[in-house]
This record gives sequence, C-alpha cells and structure tokens, in this order.
Amino acid sequence: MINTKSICLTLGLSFSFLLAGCGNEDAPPPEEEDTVNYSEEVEYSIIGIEPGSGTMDLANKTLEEYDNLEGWNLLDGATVGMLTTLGEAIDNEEPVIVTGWTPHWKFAQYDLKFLDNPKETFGGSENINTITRKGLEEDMPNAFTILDRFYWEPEQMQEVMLAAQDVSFKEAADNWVNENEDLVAEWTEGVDQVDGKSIELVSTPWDTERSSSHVMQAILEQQGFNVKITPVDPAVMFQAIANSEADATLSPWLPATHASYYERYKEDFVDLGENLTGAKIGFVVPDYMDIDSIEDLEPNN
Ligand code: PBE
Repeated sequence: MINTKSICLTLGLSFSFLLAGCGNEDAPPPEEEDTVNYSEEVEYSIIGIEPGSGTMDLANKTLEEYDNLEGWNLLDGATVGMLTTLGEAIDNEEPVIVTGWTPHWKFAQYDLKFLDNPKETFGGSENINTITRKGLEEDMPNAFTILDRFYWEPEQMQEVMLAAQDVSFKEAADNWVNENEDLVAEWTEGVDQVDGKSIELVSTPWDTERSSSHVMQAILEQQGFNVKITPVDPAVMFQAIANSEADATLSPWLPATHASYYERYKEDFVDLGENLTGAKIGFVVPDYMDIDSIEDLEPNN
C-alpha cells in the first residue's frame, strides 16, 4: 500500500495541502477554521448585568446604533451571573461576549479585551466623580474637604477590589487605608477631627463603588465621623443626593455611563470632580476570540 503521508512529507508540500490531502480527515480544513462564526456561536447574545445599570443603558443603545447587531439579544441579569458565565466560557475556551468595565478584577484574572466601538456608544475614557448634596460644604466642611480631595488611581481601586474577593469590603478598605497612610494624610491634612457626626454615603452596588465608598468610610471614621453606606441603583443615587436624602456619593460614572441622570439632576447637586480617571465600559471578550470590533459581529437574519 502506498503511504500517502510519507509521499506528502517527502514532497515537502504546503502545510494546508498536507492537512487537506494527507490523512487527518477529522480536522476541519483551515479555511473553515478561519471563518468561525462567533455571532452564531454565542447565539447572537450578549451577557449583560443589572437592568438599572448605566452599562445596560449604553449597551441597549449600542444594539440600536449598529446595523450589524440587528436581531441580537442583550440578556439582563446580575453581575455575578455575568462573571460566572464569563469564567465558565474561559475554562472551556468557548466564545462569549459580556458587558464589562474596568477597573475590575476580571482583567487581572483573565486575558480579556474590549471590542472596538467606532460609534463610541459607550463613550471613550470614563471618570468616576464625587458629588454631594447642596449645603454639605456649610454643614460639614471637614467631610466636604476630604471628599473634595479624594482621588486615586485605577490600580489602587483594583487592589481593594481584589482584596475584597477574600475578606469583606470593610476589612479590605480598612487595610488599604492603613497601608497608605501618607496618601490618606494628604487628603486629611489640616482637617479637624469631629465628635461622632453622622454622614450618609450612597453607593451603587458594584465592587468598584463598594471599594471607594468603604475607603471613604474608613477615612471619615478616622476623622471621628459616624459613616453609613446605603447601596442603591444609579437612578436612586442621583435622586437621593439631589433631594438631600443622603450627603455624598463617589459612584457616578461620567461623562457617558450615567449621563442621563447627571443631566436630569445637575442643578440640584454639587460636583466635586473626578475621584478616578481612566475607567472604561463596553463589550468585552476573551483574548482568544479572533475579533477586534463590534463591527466584526454579524446580524441575526
Ligand atoms: N458599573 C459600570 C456601573 C458603572 C459602570 C456596572 C460599575 C453601571 O453600569 O452603572
């Protein structure tokens, strides 16, 4: 019997010809491998998060604005569900598309990328701002000064988020504050201690904001404040500050993510500016997926 494999090898034929003509019938021809249809494989679905989030507002807008996303579904859910689905897909090297954001520990744990978004439906680079109710500066000038000065880097926020995978946010934030005394001293320099004055922060329920609000809680407690953190949705966060039901929040993502709420309430709160820059949201996929842009996805016809 003629051994075709050894003939192919001796003839030194190209690799693709070898695969096509020389045994290994189970392997798909290379052309097929190149044109794997990720859109079909993910069933034209994007794994979303909580419906009240800014991320989902912009993800819905994205589905409307890209013609190639016609017939796609954005699945509501919870952030923990999104993270579980993402982790399972990665364990199996399967394609998956999620709504994602950074800073977040998922980028430290997995090799992920944002899909390019030429229509900028998720904005570009996002900031996280600190806003307070009107009158806080007069009522609690000490807290106001610290809130105004507080600014940290995405890496620092990510440290707290990562630590809080193993301990509570309170403990992770207390530890971070103790380990970063010099930086904290810059924010509290010259600010007098108070004696148990109560202050209420509202925070959205995601790890990013749980980190910043617990760090602020730890700092204000060191200054003698009694600090309560109330977790709420973005809509309620803006409402509570605008109505003076809460004192301050470190949770608004701007200029894109929470733009609609910001516009609606902007006359009724005080914006102290960024507490973090260089954040980002969008559609996120594992690095092993061979697509780079939202425009690489195909409509569900
Ligand atoms: N997120 C991402 C918030 C802000 C950006 C989930 C932390 C949200 O979508 O509202």
